Amino acid sequence: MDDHKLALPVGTTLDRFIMRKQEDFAYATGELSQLLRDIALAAKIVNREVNRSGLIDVTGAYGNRNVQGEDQQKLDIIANIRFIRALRNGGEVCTIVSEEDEDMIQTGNNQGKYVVAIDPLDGSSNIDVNVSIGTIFSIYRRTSPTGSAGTVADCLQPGTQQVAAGYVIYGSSTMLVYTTGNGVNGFTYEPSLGEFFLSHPAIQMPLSGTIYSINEGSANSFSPGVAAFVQHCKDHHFSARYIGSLVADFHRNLLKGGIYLYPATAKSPHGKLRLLYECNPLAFIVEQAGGRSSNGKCRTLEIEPKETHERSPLFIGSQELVAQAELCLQG
Ligand code: AMP
Ligand code: P6P
Repeated sequence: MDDHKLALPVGTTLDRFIMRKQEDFAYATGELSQLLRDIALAAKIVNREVNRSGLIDVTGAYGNRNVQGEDQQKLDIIANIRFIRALRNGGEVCTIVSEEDEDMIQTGNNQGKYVVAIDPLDGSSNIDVNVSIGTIFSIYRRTSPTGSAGTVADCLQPGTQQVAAGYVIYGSSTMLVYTTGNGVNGFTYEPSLGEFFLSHPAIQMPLSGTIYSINEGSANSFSPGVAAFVQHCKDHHFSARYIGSLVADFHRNLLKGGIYLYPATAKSPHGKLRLLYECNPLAFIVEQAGGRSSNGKCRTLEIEPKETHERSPLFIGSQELVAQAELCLQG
């Protein structure tokens, strides 16, 4: 029998993939590679806690509210601690903006040349009901000189300046999907080996699709343009798919084609989603996969951030669907 059949290859691990990509940059010191590995390690730890949340006392609310005024879930806190600790111990990151912390977090790694914006656990209100949730991260090169703490300006760069962006989806399987500007690759976690393996190489988003994701409970406050686009989807017999977990909705649309919309509403007049650690990283990924992302007026990645936790309307997905939505929004 062919040996190959006796012991099928397990595939490319995330670590090996990261190292191979580093080789494309002769001047690279290995800091970004280590940063990506640090994020993957934290993801493995959070995955373990998410997967057993019903068995240990980590479900439910923590009893505090975050900077957004949202009830923090216990797992929000745990995920925040895990990612901040991994990034601090890795040494490559000087400053972190986290959804769970109002102020920038200075890691003390003043020689670190990277800044990270992160939503440690998005959609965490879904944890108790076993719905997929996710981590979303964005990596920038600092603009301030090394040797001192990172600055607000380091954190308020437009999305076009991202060095890397990605998300982890803790779902029926756990996946890490990321880009460094040369395409989008997805890795599936094999818990028995404790490794992420390349399972979705060079992801390309379908140019169009028949799935639209929006909370139609807010329809009474949709702008005429948003209402017109939603009607367009209905007139063309689209499927409405809205999980209430951004990473899950985004991931499905990335693979199958579709559009996710979180427009300005009466409750969230600037949209609900945060520019730095939700909109921009997913916008980087979607463009790298051939899709499109807009705030209804301009390309998400070109928005000049004014505050670290600022919100933005988000229209993100297949190129043709987002373009159609923009036409409706612009009347
Ligand atoms: P470094 O000196 O390791 O921080 O790398 C310098 C630059 O090279 C990074 O900011 C990236 O633009 C690129 N680079 C280094 N390592 C990688 C990698 N593993 N994957 C993709 N790009 C990389
Ligand atoms: P709504 C979760 O809180 C989240 O940030 C995203 O994951 C999700 O898509 C959205 O908010 C759901 O918000 O207002 O529709 O419940």
